[in-house]
Amino acid sequence: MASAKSRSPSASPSTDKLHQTWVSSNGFISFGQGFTAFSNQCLPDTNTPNNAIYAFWDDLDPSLTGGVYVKAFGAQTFVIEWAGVPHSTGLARGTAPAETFQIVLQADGSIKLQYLSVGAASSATVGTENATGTVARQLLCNGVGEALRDRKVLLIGSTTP
Ligand SMILES: [Ca+2]
Repeated sequence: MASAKSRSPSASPSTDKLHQTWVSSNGFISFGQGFTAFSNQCLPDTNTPNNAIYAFWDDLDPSLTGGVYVKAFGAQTFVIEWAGVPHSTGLARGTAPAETFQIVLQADGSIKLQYLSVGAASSATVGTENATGTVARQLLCNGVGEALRDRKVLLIGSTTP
């Protein structure tokens, strides 16, 4: 729902320069500009968000419970974590499926997506997308692609968008 920015030492999918990283409550981060889109799209899609890493793009709502955190470990590693963030399903507090996952950015441009606890991934988008939304690497969209499960780790190399 919300979007907030923080400084990170990370490389974006489209450039190796330092950027401001925006963190969306809806399971993704973007570079240079924040987005609040809660309705996930399959990739690539020129509509915004763009220039983004989608770990679990879906309508998530940390205002119900859980939280979204960022932490830098030295100059090499930047971690964004969604901890126990439930889906915004209209269900009573504490009853919606919740997700716990991280995006780990390394200074060499590599990206790790790791999932500690997967609640309901059937309507999520996972992947990366370039600044214009014309090039993407989609790992999952609406149930097609990588099957997310507890303790799954996805590695994305530094040369892919
Ligand atoms: Ca897009």
